[in-house]
Amino acid sequence: SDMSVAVMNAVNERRVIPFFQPIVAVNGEGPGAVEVLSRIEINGEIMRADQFIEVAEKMGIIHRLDALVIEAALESVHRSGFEGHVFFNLSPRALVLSEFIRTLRTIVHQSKIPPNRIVFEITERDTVKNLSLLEQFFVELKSEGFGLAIDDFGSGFSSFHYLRRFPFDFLKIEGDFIANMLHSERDRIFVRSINELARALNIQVIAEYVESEEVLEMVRQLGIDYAQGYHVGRPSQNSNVKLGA
Ligand code: G
Ligand code: G
Ligand code: G
Ligand code: MN
Ligand code: NA
Repeated sequence: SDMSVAVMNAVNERRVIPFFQPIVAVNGEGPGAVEVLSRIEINGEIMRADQFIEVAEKMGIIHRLDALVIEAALESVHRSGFEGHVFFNLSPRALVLSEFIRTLRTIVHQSKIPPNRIVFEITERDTVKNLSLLEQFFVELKSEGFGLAIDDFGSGFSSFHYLRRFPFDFLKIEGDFIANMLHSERDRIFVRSINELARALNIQVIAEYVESEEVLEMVRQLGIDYAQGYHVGRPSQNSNVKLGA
């Protein structure tokens, strides 16, 4: 398809663009963090990741795309002087490739950003067949000093299984729960319980899809550590969220 050709060209020509969305501590302390979201430009238009990540996965080039965006994002973070954590989405398809961990290590060594400022997000939305291979990868990442986050928590069928089995440092609550919280008592109960569970496990919590001041206030009242969403900041090419857009 047209999209396949466009994605292939963008990867071959190293034209994958990192966008950065701010993640802030709800108490306002510290430098905060950014989540990196890939974009590619097609005919002058910026395409969002949900329009091409699946295509890249099907074509077997997602590991190349992920590596490119990590390299470009770390370079941008170094230049901008941003001092917080940098979160990257990784596709399970890339993780099960044995050379991918070496690629990551090389990219990070060559950047000026230490592994303890880098967090890899794995969404529980994707089904993973080989959990022991994934576990092996996670153990290696942790031993290199990288952080691990479970993304879209609550959206899949095996939330508890993932949480029991893998050593996550951060838990990102599925945005739909957060967006619905103001109007849905049930969603509020889920969010409160997920936060309590994570706290008891010493895992830091991020609320996604914080789209209004009212939701941010509720997130604060629930004692959640971090917030992300359009009300906090939109994805942009600026990697230093402390300096504004
Ligand atoms: O930015 P957007 O809302 O379009 O992102 C859609 C989805 O694509 C999200 O689930 C996000 O996790 C994923 N995504 C964004 N950037 C990357 C990337 O660089 N690599 C991978 N594997 N997934 C990404
Ligand atoms: O699956 P993941 O959480 O990585 O997806 C991130 C995607 O969610 C990004 O593409 C980003 O554009 C989108 N996003 C970020 N903040 C908000 C928000 O407040 N509301 C909605 N609807 N989408 C958001
Ligand atoms: O940036 P602006 O205020 O023009 O955005 C208008 C609408 O476009 C927002 O309310 C939001 O729903 C959507 N939007 C803006 N940026 C993003 C983005 O990065 N990802 C997604 N999924 N939607 C966005
Ligand atoms: Mn994510
Ligand atoms: Na998410």
